[in-house]
Amino acid sequence: MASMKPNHVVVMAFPYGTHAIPLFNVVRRFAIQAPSLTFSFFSTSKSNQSVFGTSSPNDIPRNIKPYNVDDGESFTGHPKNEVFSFIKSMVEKFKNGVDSVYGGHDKMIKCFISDTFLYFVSDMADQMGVPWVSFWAGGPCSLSAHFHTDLIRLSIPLGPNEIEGREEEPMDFVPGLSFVKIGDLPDGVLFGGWESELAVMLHKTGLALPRAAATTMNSFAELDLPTLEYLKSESVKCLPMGPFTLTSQNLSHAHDDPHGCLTWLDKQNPTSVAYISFGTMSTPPPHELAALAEGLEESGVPFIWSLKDHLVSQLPNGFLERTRNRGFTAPWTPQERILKHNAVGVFVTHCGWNSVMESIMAGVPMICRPCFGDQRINCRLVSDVWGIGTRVKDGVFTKDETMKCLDMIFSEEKLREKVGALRGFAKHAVGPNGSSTKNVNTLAEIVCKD
Ligand code: U2F
Repeated sequence: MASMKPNHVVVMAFPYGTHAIPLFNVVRRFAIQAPSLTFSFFSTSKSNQSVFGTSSPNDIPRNIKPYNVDDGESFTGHPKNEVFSFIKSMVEKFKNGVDSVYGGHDKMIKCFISDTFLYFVSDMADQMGVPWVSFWAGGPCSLSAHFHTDLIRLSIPLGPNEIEGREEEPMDFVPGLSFVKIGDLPDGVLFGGWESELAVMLHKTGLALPRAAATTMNSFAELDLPTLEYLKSESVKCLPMGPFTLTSQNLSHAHDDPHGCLTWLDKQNPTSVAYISFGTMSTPPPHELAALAEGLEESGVPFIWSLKDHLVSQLPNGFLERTRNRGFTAPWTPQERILKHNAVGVFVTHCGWNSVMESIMAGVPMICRPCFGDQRINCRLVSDVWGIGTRVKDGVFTKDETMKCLDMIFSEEKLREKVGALRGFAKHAVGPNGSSTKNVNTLAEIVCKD
């Protein structure tokens, strides 16, 4: 580190869920644009392995260098415990990691980019007098809910876990969130406990937001202008730069198809298949998986299901044999390619933000069964605001409800037209004069410029 010219960008990822890969997509874009800068990418070894270890070297610009931070104890129990334990000591872990590389050389650092969850990066950046660009892995509405946590807690005087009977009350006191109901709020904002590591981290995340030079995300402005405008008026500078499926060439391993899903889809009729996936962290309880299977079987709809091996035993006896001629399961699927396949007509989803964006980009309407976190708000947007999907009644799969939802999506063309229109806006956003393209240029001014 002979030169003192600040030419390093320090990147810090949240190592769980679908957070690190989209952050890598953001960073790769700037790394390609500014080859003279070095981007030091800090995450746990497991997370770095999932980003760097499985992609072809051609996907990774040479000026992005991975560094591992301490993973902490090894966990065999519930994944939630591992996440909570990591959060408890993450400030120290990241600071030690950065210090081990830049200790005594922090004048090399020109900018920090981190997952918005890592609120403490605002302090690190302030101390060095450099900008902090944060990356929000969800959409603007969930960001707004976390930003307004104090206002929400003051305006709805309930103790934690006391919302029973009030789930459908509107959140009309937060501009941009008037369509959201109390029961849609992410866990830990109002209910679900304020003291957990995750709730405390998200609260601090909301408070730190105005200190970011910019907060970017995998979205596009036209999807949610009122929320973005209101956040801007509150000094939260959101610069959505997605959809990433269009703005970045995705990591090659995400497109691999070792189980032959696409070959199977090639044999199906156009717009006939239901694709089912609940993302990387969520699974409805066993009785709902069984009800979903029964509904699929009775409806006669062909389906392709991303179903982890340990969940197969939760399906009804003989289900896979009976549906062999029109059903396909695999423990991991190339989701983006599946959604874009012309045989797929509906996506049964937990409404993880990336899944919602991928469905919009593929023009596929959704059946939503949200599980936790931002998924209920995302579901509300899909069903009530954008009108591109439907929520299973009471948020629970039953055989009849599954059949009803499938029938509704396949018979009402309007949903498909609406999702097609949103797809058009998304394409425009990443075009030459589009809003995401402009936002990328503004971000590049912060991250890449001398
Ligand atoms: C957490 O969400 P998840 O990681 O569960 O879900 P998504 O945001 O929908 O992202 C899942 C990604 O994994 C891919 C899929 C998405 O890009 O294409 N995938 C796949 O390629 N094949 C499969 O068989 C299954 C998935 C969290 F739970 C959510 O609440 C948040 O919204 C989200 C983002 O913060 O992170």
